Amino acid sequence: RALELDLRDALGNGEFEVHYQPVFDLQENRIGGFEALLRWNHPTRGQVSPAEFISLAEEIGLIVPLGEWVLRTACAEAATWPKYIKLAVNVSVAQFKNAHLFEIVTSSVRASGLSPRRLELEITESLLLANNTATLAKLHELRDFGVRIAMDDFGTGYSSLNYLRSFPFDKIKIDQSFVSGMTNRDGSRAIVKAMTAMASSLGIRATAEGVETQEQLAWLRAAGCDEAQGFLFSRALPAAQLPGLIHQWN
Ligand code: G
Ligand code: G
Ligand code: MN
Ligand code: NA
Repeated sequence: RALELDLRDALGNGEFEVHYQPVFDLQENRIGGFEALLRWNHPTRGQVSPAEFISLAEEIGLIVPLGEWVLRTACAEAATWPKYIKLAVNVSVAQFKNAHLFEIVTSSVRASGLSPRRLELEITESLLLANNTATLAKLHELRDFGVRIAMDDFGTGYSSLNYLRSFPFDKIKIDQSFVSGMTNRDGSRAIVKAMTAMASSLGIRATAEGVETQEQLAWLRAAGCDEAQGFLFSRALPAAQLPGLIHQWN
């Protein structure tokens, strides 16, 4: 049976689950937020990675209902966390371009009781390629409602700096390839430093992704990075395990 057929049934069958990876606030020295990461528990294949099914979900039009489910589930969960902890949710291109995105976001936030200021939407540069006014208007509409916008995988795109100038971002998430390169002599350390300084002078936050070692963390602190996320702190965990993790880092 093709993965696509299984994917069409998976939402109705309750096979999806949202896991949460902590984002560590380097200033406060505690967890500042969690990124929602989708998991598919396939009945026979086991856990299937979103890397394998997100693009397929986009192709078959499932990403809109699936993305809505993630938003609703994660907002409801986040409303139970301490108020200083934020929630980040990935929004794919097709989901962002859907005419109902704004309604879906506002209704998920309102139904959960979560303050919109605690919700951050992560978008990728592929959304901005067209650089159209509709995208810009939508980003402003969402920000006016109170949600924050982060640029995911920062630095890997075609025109990262140009997008930073043209679109209203609250945060950049420095791609993990730069973080993993920091302990080599390939210039990654200087690039991360420059990205962090640039974010700071633009008044936006910088989060480093894929932080795996204490050495990387020390370099990130020295560079003045605001937040760090990665296996050094924790992988993404089921909701039930978050209270213990929050307590441990508090
Ligand atoms: O945790 P990781 O292997 O789980 O995630 C792999 C990729 O899938 C990442 O690029 C991540 O942004 C993406 N991803 C994870 N969850 C979601 C989701 O809910 N929506 C979208 N659009 N992408 C997601
Ligand atoms: O949304 P985004 O594309 O940033 O997805 C994050 C991806 O990175 C997920 O697949 C997640 O599981 C993965 N990830 C998170 N922390 C680490 C890490 O420390 N090292 C590596 N190699 N991958 C990570
Ligand atoms: Mn992300
Ligand atoms: Na990323």
